[in-house]
Amino acid sequence: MNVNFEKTKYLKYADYKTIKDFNYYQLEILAKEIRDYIKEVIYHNGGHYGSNLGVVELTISILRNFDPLKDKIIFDTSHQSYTYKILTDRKEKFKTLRTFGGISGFSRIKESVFDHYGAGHAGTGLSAALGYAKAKDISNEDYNVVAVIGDAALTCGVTFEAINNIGQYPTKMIIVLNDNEYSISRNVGAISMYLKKLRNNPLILKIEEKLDNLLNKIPFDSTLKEWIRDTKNWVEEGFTKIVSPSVIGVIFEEFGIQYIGPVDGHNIKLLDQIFSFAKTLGKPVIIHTVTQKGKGDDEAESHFERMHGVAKGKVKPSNFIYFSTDEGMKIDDFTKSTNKTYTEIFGEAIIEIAKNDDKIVAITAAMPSGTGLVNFSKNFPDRFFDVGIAEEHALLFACGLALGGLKPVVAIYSTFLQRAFDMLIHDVALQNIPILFLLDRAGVVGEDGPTHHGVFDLSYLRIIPNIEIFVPSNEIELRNIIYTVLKNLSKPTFIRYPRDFVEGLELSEFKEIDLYRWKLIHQTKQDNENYKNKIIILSTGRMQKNIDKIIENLEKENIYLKVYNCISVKPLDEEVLKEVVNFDLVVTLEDNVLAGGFSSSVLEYLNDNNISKRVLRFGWLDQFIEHGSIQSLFQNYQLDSQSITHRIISKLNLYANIRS
Ligand SMILES: Cc1ncc(C[n+]2csc(CCOP(=O)(O)OP(=O)(O)O)c2C)c(N)n1
Repeated sequence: MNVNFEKTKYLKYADYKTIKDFNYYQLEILAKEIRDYIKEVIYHNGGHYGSNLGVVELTISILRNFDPLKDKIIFDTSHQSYTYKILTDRKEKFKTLRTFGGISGFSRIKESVFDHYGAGHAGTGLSAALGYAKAKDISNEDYNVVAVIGDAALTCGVTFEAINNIGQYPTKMIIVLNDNEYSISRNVGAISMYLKKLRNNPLILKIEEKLDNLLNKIPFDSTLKEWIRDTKNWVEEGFTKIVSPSVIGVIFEEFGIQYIGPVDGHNIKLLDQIFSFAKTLGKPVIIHTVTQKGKGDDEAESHFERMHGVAKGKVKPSNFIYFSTDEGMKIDDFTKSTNKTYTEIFGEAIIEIAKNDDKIVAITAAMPSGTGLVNFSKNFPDRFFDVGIAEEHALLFACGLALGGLKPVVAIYSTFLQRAFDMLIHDVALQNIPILFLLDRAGVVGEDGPTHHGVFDLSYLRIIPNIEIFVPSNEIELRNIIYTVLKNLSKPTFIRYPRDFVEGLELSEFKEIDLYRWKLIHQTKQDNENYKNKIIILSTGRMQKNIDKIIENLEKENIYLKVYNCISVKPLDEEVLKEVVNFDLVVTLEDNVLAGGFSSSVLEYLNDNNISKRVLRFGWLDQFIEHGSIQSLFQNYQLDSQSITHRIISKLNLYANIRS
């Protein structure tokens, strides 16, 4: 597949070196062409849309003022690093964004020498930047450290740990606050309100040095110089009053970080001047830029939430056609299912149940739409809490709510719960606090890749005492598990489900079910006595999707099968496990890493009960799983039905050879 940059006016020439010589007129056109390219690629591959459209000028200016090879430019979360990728030697490859083997949707050290830090989870940027800055000081090196952070990532607890530490170890570093007022939904909390106050005030530069000295430091006559002169006038006219902490309280200054802003994040000329000035300051500085999320696309400018991250085909392709039309990048049918998602099924179920139980409250950490809680928040505004990107706090807050007599439901992505591991053990489980956790995006998530795959939860949860873990394999099971758990909620309970469309089954009334018994879903007809082998398959959750094909393939090979759907991963169904003595092979299937996961618990049970059986385990191996469509991952990592069948049969043949 080709990308035709020839049709572009400036993008074809643009990279981090050449853009330094572009004039502002050319840069304006370049910014538009970059936006068009981003739109086109996201149309084909999906991706983070609004955030990337918002930071085009900001990134251009950063690259004009810093050297991305030498200077350490770090993007917090790094979902907004597309322009950076395009201008740092990945222009052509950018068309492969988020595809298997292609460019990642996030920064990755492994992908490029220009990526100085990898991320995907929010709030890691300032700490890493401070680390780089101190390393530079200690090794007597000379480079700039620039951290770009969004207004929502700024609210993460860990960001404030970094700010606290920057105050302790002040060193030269530049923090670029990209304030677009939005997280995925509108940003929430007191810090966001505080930023709003700053945003609505005139450009502020609280200067410790004498203004005249400062003016002399700036070599050229510039917009910045005028702005400082203005500031000088304000000072003379009582500007200090405007910026005095009692009125605005520039908290960053209290932490020893010089504040500059708010600055129009789309004005490359002004940004250039601010960055070249900031470089002359030998201390931590925060430049508060204000940008428009979704800039350049009317729909994205007004529907921030929906357009934060989009699936392929969900945005308008740009009018500028870069891709030759006859090749590749077809829209994948997988994204076109008319069925609901597990997320939607949860979102509807929890409303139905909460109508009859006013103790139920729901909590999200900045993901109301991602976790399916938007309608709940509308139906029960007083029983809904978006705590911002603050997973640790979310859990502790839920503990308090539960101890106060409510039934908290925490809807969270599997990967983001990792943040709160200590709270899981030290607060939730140790105190045996009844909270229901809905772990969305469990298993591989596809194009977002290794920072987002939820493949560790069975392992990190299973080791914790007091808790129970359930894994539905279809929407009816999900509904009934939620219903049953909430009816009897007495301990920390986890329900994990994938980023998938459901089966499309007809939904029935909620039913209380036996959560602890694994369900026999298939048994080979008994009338044929000539089976070569007998296998018991223990399957969990999403792995059921392929089970029919596996059963068909194996029975064709004259293999006797008994197949269980293991809804409860903790506790295990020991009745079923006792049966395994009657089989030649135990096969386990899970969408989790094998290390410490469901299969590990089966092995432990068999070992501890002196049951000697061969177990063939299917799940993710001890490596990070790359990005790519979910199907491509299952195929490339050999967890599709063909590969599973093939491996089972070769294992049986191997055992047969050993026996003979
Ligand atoms: C720890 C963690 N929780 C949740 C998320 C999901 N998430 C991805 S981007 C985002 C919003 C980030 O907002 P902001 O930092 O303001 O950047 P913007 O997208 O507005 O540019 C969230 C909540 C995440 N990446 N990491």
